Amino acid sequence: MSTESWQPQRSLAVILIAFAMAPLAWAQKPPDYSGLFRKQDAMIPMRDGVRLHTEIYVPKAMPAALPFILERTPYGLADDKKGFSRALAHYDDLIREGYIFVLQDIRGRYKSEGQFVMNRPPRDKGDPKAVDESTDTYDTIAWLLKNVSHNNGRVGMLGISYGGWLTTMAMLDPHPALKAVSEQASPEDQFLGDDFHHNGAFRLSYGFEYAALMETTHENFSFQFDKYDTYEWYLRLGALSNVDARYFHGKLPTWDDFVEHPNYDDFWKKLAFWPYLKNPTVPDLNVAGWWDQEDFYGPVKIYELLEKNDPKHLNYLVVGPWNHGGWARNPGRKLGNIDFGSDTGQYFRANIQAPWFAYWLKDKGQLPLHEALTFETGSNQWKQYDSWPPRQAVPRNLFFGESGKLSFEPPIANYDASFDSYISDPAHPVPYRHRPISPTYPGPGWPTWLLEDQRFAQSRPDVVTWETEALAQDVTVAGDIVADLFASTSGTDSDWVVKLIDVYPENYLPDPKMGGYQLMIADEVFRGRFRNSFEKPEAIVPQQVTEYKIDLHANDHTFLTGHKIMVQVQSTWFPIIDRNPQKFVPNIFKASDADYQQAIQRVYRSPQYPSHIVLPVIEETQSTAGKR
Ligand code: PG9
Repeated sequence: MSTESWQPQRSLAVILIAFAMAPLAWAQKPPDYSGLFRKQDAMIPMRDGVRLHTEIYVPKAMPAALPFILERTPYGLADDKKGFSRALAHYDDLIREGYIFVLQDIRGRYKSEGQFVMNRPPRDKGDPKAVDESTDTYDTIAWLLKNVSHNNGRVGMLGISYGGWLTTMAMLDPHPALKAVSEQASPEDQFLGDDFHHNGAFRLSYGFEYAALMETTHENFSFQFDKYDTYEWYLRLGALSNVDARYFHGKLPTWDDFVEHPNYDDFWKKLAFWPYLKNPTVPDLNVAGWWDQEDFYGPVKIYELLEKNDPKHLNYLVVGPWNHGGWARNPGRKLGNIDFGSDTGQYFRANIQAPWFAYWLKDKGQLPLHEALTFETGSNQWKQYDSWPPRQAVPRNLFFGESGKLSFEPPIANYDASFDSYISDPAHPVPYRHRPISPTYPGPGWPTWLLEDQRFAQSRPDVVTWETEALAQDVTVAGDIVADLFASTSGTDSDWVVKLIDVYPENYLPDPKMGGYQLMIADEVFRGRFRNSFEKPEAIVPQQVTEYKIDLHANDHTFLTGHKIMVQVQSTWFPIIDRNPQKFVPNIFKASDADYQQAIQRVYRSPQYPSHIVLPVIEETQSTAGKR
């Protein structure tokens, strides 16, 4: 089918997309739940008369009144042949504990009435008729308490990603019966750090494919690419202005919003949680994965926002070695090529999530964590912290040096040159993962791309690399990592991508195939036009050295003895990030193909401009409050 005449198409890929979506665990064959539950379908009326399709699963054996576990989703409930939702497969440990499960299609999706709005912003509280996802949750809970017998009057809610965002929304004006929530991989800010942009740089392949997925019809649809390698497809697409001209024709509201809101304006601020989330109203277990390819920024930020004002200690954090939603399915021992030595997902579900809900909803047992529980990768052990980021971490600067050296020693004068340089060419952007780059959904590459061996990028002339000697002792970092980059460009706009990498020893005895593997630990992109303000982009002065402080986010990782620490810097990361034209234009979504130009990039490493990474190092003697 020609992409020039693209039409939405339901296909096998659509069904497979659903398998890849985080909120539904269809990877393994679901068990037969008909022996365990009585199922009731309901159309629950909201305050504005719109009815939401809801499935209620009441255990056949009910020794006592039970709390509800509520999950709301835009992705459909995926009933099996007997009409039992496959989403139940997430909940083995909660099912064993005993709950009434409630699954609901949100407004405008699948069997629910009304209109879907992407990340519908919180309502205007001056308007008594206004609705949002918070009122829909409230109305659902009120109905459940009245209409489902043998409930104990308490509700717990959880969800992943869009479901996590819906869970966070429920916290804004919670129904009094909502007694515990777990937001898992919820986006917090779609311009600064989650699905659609990072630091203002547009997440092209994700934004394009997700808008098509959600807004082509009221059920999931996958965009039909006419090439398996989407790197080539997006490159051939050219300037972003070609998207509407060739494919979407102004019919996808989310794409239109991308085009009309290229800066951090009120549209994006209204969708973010920071203006609303002032304190935890309900106990909240925030859950994130170190290699979450979609929403890592969100759950950590939500934890931070709530933590500012948490006198009753209702706010908790768990971060494990997972990709997007990986904690809800799979044993969690391996991700991509990396082995974490134990079943981390299973551990979380059985030993953290299930007891945490039982404590709040059934007054049972003890809380399974004090404050923050993180899985320290590299050393592969769970760590308990009484604060996050850990107070005992000490910032240490890792400086870029001459001849590709990276070291804790600051640069000294008299280098033969004080910078490293490369040409960034939008016509030949650096692929963000190995080609061929299969479509985001159904994959298979998307869920594990952050763990791919970065040697493919290191060998490119438009990627500059610095590396330490083999470490003489373990270096553990726990907390926030920041890149402090001094850089210049010959253009008037530029992207800067920084990747922090753990390089395995060449002679890696536990698994010789992993010898020299370059595992990305932290990474981020920054769009140069936003260096002074996300609201008001400004052209870069060509050749002027400019400082960029780029947040590489939270981490808990040990670079083991014998490994090396590496940093790579590049200016394209395609097609997950759209190409920066490298020439300042008012709105990149409206740039023309002719606006894209090559630029000569310099990354400085002199005493005056000492580019470095700030690592939160846990000194051996101060080692964490860590208990396994
Ligand atoms: N990352 C997906 C998403 C959440 C919220 C908005 C847009 C996308 C998801 O997995 O649900």
